Amino acid sequence: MESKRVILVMASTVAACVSTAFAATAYINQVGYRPADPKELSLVEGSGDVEIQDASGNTVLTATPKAASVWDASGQNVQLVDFSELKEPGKYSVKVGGNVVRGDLVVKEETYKDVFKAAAKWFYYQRASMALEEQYAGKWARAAGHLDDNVQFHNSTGASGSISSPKGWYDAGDYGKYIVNSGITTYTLLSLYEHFPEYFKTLKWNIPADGQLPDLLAEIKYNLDWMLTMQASDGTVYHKLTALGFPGDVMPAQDSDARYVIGKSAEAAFDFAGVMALASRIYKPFDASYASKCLEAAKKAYTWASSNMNVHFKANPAGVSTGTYEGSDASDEKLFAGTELAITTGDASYKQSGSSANISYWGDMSGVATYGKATHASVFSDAEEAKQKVLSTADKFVERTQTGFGVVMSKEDFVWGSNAAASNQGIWLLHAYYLTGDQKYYTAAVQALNYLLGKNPLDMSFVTGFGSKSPMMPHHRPSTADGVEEPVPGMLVGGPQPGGEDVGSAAEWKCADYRTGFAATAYTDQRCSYATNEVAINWNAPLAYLAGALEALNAGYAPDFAVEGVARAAGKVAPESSASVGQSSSSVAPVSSSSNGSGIDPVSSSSVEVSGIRKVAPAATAHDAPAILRMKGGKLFVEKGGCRFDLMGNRVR
Ligand code: 9MR
Repeated sequence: MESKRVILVMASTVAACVSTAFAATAYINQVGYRPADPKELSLVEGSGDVEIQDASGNTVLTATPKAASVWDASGQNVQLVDFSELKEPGKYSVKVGGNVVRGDLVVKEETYKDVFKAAAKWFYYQRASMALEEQYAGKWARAAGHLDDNVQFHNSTGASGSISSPKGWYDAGDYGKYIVNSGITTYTLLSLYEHFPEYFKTLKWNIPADGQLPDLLAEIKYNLDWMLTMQASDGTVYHKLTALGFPGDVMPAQDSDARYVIGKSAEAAFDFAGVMALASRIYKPFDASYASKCLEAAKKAYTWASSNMNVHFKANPAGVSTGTYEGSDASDEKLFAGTELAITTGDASYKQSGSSANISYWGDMSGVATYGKATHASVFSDAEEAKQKVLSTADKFVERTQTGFGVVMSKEDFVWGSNAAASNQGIWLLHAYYLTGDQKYYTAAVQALNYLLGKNPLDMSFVTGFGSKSPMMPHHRPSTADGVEEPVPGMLVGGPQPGGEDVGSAAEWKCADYRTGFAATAYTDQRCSYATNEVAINWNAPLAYLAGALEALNAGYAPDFAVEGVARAAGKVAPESSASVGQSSSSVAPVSSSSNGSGIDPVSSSSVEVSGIRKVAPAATAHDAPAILRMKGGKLFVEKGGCRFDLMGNRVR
């Protein structure tokens, strides 16, 4: 049986009796909410209504929490609170049971524009082979590293000698460059541009200019240029360019390990082909010769891979220990490449059968092929089938947001890079929204971003530099080695997952066990945690898509394939409220007897157990009366601020 736990809040003295002794936590999107958007917070250990107060302390909205339900990913008993009626831009406090539990609630327009810009700008910070100048990089300026102008072929390629393979983005916290992971990353960023060209044509975020290219396309081209170098004249695409092992915690310029082009694979070649086919139609209006170069490269890679379907990179060759991005079945990559080539060329011979109801990640590209088909009904006879798959998965995602923590994530989604799963779920929902105009998909997509920016059981934004609390010690070599306190901004960390692959005893590279028994809280903000706190291009790209697309939609843009009414001119669209009618908290005990069960204190991490009762050290929030435990007539009571409460939080005197 689970022991009863009660949270007692201790702090400085206040004279007045306050109405609750319990430390509720309200989890919010810490970056903010758009005035016209649906708005929700997740409440744990709450009691009674939630009040929202403006900067002058006036209550501007009172919201009744919905009935509580348990989220098995965190073990918390959660009440969802709809406060969509709060539409006036400003900074607000959240009061629960009469206590201010947080003061960082923001409502503003263009809410995620800076998040988008930072997420996109991070790709600039990841550029190999060039110095980052102070005028662009500020305090994160650094010398050039990894010129990669004379890279040896590893014998796993079957080639000999060396090639020049400069530019491209570092994959993650390491300095490797991997075609498979570049594939889904570059696809995601290109598709953002393709869906909202007019919006992204003019949006800028202080990166070096590349001719007349919009910033988004200038950034992407830096990686396309590298990818193109990874193709041999017969169409072969090499799998990766890395050293034999991961470097130490050094800046790029200090990494002197020899680098190699390693392996080749059908997966890499199809990923390359799909990306180049997409790039070809996007760059055409800006640079027709670059576009045809991309298309020729795409066709050659596709042809090579189609006759080498059994060439896989299943594991590292002996003596190599960098990332694998392994594969043993290239049919999903072929589906992606064939779909993009068919769209670009109109050549029906590229069409592949099938689509998928699963969101993509680097190891499964069938979901993005589904997007391609569903959004090009004039090209694919099975577009409707693809659309139905988008909608059936999206419906399941919407359903998940109705209970538990009010997020799309489920327990099973907490894999290595869980935050990318959350971002890609948001993108999937946006596709459902584009295809139907149904507000419920938009609302759930916003929920996906809410999760990433603070409405999660860790009560933190997973994007460096954004929100009241965000990662400070990501597994990212430049952020560790640059001597700058703040990590490079705009990075989405991998996020919680229970695998604990980085838990162990070798102090420098391994972490003490940070797992909690719950998937959604198995996370540590430490440099050692490559399994929960690394950053990666394939995780940042979907964050950039999600934040960027939400901004573009709200600036009045919509993809050309979208149904009427998808664009949301700021303030003009009244989104469906996520409020559910007729539910109230009245039947719900104000304090969960099991606390959150996760070992994570929702208010402060500094708590102590006293005879099975957990005392919480003063939180930054205003629970400021000392709480004293008293035994009276064989019963335990809590005295606080002149009031007495029973252990369920009910005031008894
Ligand atoms: O994102 C990858 C994840 O799906 C795998 O489970 C994990 C272990 O193989 O590797 C992740 O990718 C890493 C890559 O291999 C090397 N660069 C850092 C990547 C992020 O951790």
